[in-house]
Amino acid sequence: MPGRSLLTRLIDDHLIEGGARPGDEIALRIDQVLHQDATGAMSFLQFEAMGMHRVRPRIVVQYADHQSLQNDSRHADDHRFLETACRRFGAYYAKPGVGICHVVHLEQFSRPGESILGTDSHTPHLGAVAMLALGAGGIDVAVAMGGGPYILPRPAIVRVELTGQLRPWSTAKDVILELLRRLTVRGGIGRAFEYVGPGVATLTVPERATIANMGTELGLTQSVFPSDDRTRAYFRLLGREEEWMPLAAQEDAVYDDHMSLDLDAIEPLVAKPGQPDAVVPIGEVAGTAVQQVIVGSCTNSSYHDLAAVARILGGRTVASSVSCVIFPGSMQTAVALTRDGHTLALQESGAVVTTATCGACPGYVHVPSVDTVSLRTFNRNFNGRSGLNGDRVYLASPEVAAVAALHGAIVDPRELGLVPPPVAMPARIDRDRTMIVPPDPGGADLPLWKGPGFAEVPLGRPFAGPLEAPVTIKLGDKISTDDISPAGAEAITFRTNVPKLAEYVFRRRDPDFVARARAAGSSIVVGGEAYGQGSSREHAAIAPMSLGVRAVLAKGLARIHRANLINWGVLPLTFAHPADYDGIEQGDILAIADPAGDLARDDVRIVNRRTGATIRARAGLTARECAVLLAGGVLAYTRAGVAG
Ligand code: MIC
Ligand code: SF4
Repeated sequence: MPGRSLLTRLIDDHLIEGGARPGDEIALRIDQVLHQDATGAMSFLQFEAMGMHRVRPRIVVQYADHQSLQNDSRHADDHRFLETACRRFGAYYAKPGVGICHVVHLEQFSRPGESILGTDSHTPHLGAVAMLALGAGGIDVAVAMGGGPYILPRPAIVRVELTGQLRPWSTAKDVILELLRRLTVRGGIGRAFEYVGPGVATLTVPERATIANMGTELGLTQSVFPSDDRTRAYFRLLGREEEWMPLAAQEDAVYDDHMSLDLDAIEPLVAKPGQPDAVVPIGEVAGTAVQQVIVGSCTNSSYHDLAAVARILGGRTVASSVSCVIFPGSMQTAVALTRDGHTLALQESGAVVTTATCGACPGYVHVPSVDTVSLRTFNRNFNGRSGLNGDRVYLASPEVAAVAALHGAIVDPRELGLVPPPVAMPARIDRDRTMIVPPDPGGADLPLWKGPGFAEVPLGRPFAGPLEAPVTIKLGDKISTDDISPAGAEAITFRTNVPKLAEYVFRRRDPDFVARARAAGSSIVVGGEAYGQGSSREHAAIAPMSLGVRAVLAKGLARIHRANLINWGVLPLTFAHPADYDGIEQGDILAIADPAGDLARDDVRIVNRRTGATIRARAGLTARECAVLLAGGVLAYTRAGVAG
């Protein structure tokens, strides 16, 4: 028998049922669950709506990390609800300010060899320590909390051989930006990356986490690193060595594909505004004036990341034209940075060290001014995500960001002959769970508190008979979930109130969409490649569904979004012939005579009433997905009692 890759082993160890080939449906057992607040609240509401009582996985943690700053009382309402939900259902509750879910979870709960499912697209962060780590929509996670499996298509596993060692000023962020430059945001769809080779041992766990985290931007199902001596050192640093175990691929492991990357050849890179794959060598954008520099997000907020910024600023002053803001990834990291003097160094340089939270990343705070440039160490720079339509957000490493903060412009530090100052890691970072409330064994009978703005979880409509509906919007390639149901302080306020949230659907793309969709009653959305990339928010399926969107017809669909569409009873269709996209216009009436029969045959025939043309599309649904979809989604399916 050929040897197994690490990811194959992780999948096998958690496999309840499913096929062995890439694309086959697999059902996995889930050991741990993480939630963030902006998606977790809806997931717990669904858990309740499904009549569940106590969570079943070994560890379930709800973080109050996105809405931590509570700039609307509804955010605090969500937190209050989540606190009671955790007590009632038996989960940990991590209070606002404790840090970003992925970062804190890595520090506090990660375990090589276990599986984790999270209501956030960057859950693959945990692949840095050899976990099977997957992001999903809220209802899939609610099912897993109830002890059900997580079902997904088996990814093709790609062996990514790392050789060499990063040179000064080249960082883990540049490794993943290089992959995005080469492969684009579509390059990882249907795939998972397994990092192997001598270069792996040169990378620390936080560096691996940066790479695994931002694999999401490639569209990867997940990325995984072996659990080796570096991993052990990381667990030792956190005083958790007994929770470490070694894990790696077998010598003769077989993979579905392979590629290699020479770390010596990695240059400092920058993603230009709009998409995380608009990557160029730093030299191409050097000289661009920046007015805002923000260091943080789950991708780049580790002790080393922030200490490196402190060392580079080194007592000098941030340029007078620049606002420089630092978001530590966790309170625990923030405390260690303070103890070691780095926070003071940052503050003395004129950088604002703020709460451990997502903060500016999903556009809640520090929204840039019009026509200014913001350089951020984040993972996404989709148009408008910063909270400003037409924003100009560049992505780069913390080191490059620090140099830019000093100069007021993007500068290649190598051109200045600068040597990166060394960063001494502490011998130990003490585990701090002060702000993490453990599960309450006696909480089962406690009441759930719900905010006054909470609305009922909506139900999808079943498919009965033909579908005939207008195209209410036609979009281009790479439409992200931020385009569909935006992040940002205002919209996020309504994550537990779908009718209100629905007002924001496609607002940045077309402010008239909502009225048009409402007037149409039922409608169809047409998109290009990588439709639904980005966040895992199921709201990008639920909110359009609540406006009557019955189908999305695109050239390509992102994995989590496709699953969310099915879960909420929206047809996820892809063109059999992508050129047919050109023959459709907004306002065209599209007709599907027999959705159920066509889905079963996986040959959906759509007639364009204006042109008379027949468009062929596929949905690639399994029998289970088909049944769920036709019933109107998971909740409707469960309610109908078909789930058994
Ligand atoms: C994001 O980075 O876009 C988010 C906000 O963390 C989302 C989740 C959400 O929409 O709340 C994600 O990545 O899944
Ligand atoms: Fe938070 Fe940004 Fe990470 Fe999403 S990508 S979890 S918003 S820090």
